[in-house]
Amino acid sequence: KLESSHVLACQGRVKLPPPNAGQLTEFFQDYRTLDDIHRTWAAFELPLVLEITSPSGNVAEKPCIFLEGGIHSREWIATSTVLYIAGSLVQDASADVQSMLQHFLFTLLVPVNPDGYVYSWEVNRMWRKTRSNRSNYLCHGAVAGVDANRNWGVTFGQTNSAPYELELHNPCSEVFIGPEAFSEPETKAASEYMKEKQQNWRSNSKAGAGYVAAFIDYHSYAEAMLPPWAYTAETPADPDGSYQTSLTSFINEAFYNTSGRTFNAGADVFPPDPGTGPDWAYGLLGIRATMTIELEGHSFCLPATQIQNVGKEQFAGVKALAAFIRQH
Ligand code: ING
Ligand code: ZN
Repeated sequence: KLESSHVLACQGRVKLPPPNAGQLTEFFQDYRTLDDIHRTWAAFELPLVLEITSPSGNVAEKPCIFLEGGIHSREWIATSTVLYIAGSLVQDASADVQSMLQHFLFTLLVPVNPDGYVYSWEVNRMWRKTRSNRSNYLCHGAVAGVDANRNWGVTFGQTNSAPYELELHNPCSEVFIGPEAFSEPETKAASEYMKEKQQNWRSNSKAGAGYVAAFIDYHSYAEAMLPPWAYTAETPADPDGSYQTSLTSFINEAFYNTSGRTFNAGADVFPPDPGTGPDWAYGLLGIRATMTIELEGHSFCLPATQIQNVGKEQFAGVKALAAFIRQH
C-alpha cells in the first residue's frame, strides 16, 4: 500500500525517510513482484533482466518480446506495470497465456533506471533522469543525470529547433542527452542485450537463434501508444507504417475490452524527440513491433489503487501484441 507520506511527496521536493525493504515489499505485494528484484536493486547498479518462458520448446530459438519500464524514475506506474506483467506471465494458467509462453521468450527489464527509482523514493519524488555523477556535467554543483530516453544511438541530439537544442545540451534540463550516445549504463545494457540477440539471429539463423520480435518502453502519463518515429512526426514507409497502425488498433481493442478506454496512437501524438529507445530498436535493429506506451494518469503520482487496473489492461495489451505478431 502506498503510504500517505509518499503521496504528499508528489506535490514537491520533499525529503522522505528512505524506504526500507519491508516497505518496498509491502508496496509491491499488490502486484506480486519477485523478492529477487529487491535484492537486485540493493546489490547492483543495474537490474538483471527477467527471462520468462515455458520449458517446452527450445528457448534459444524463441522470438523475444522485450518489455521495459522505469527508464524515467518518477514514472512509478511504468515500473509497477512491468512487474505486474511479470507476475501475470508466471501465474496465469490460462490456455492463451500458456501458448504464448510456448512460442515466445519474454525479457523484462524493470526498473531500467534503478538508482534513479530509489532516488525518487528517498529524496526527490520528481526525479526523471539517471543518477550518473560526472564532475564536468553538474547542475548547480549537484548530480545532473541524463535523460536516458534521449541517450540512445539514433538521431542523437538531432533537432531543428534551436531552443530545444540548447535544452538537450543543458545538464540542468530534464531532457539532457548526456556526453555521448549510450553514455549511460542503463541504455548501454538494454541496447547490448537486444543487439546481441539480433546479431546471433542474423549470423546463426540456420541454427534457429531467436530474434527480438517486439520492444515496448513503458512511460507515464499520457495514455498514448507511440510507434516510430519519435524524432519526426512521420510514420515509417509501408509496409512497416501500416503494420504499426494495425498493431496499435489491435492493442487498443484489447485495452477497450479490459478497461473500457482506448489510447491515442500514432507517430504524431508527441512533438519530435531525438535519441529515444524505440527509434533505436526500430531504426537500427528493424524491430517492427516497437513502441512507447504512455500509461494512465493525471500526474506521476497515480494512486496505488490503480496499479492493478493498469496492470490488467496492459497485460491484455501484451497478449494482443503476441497474438498480432503470430498472425502477421
Ligand atoms: N514521455 C516521453 C519522453 O521521453 C516520448 C515522451 C515518448 C518522447 C517517446 C519520445 C518518444 O519525454 C515521458 N513521459 O517521458
Ligand atoms: Zn518517461
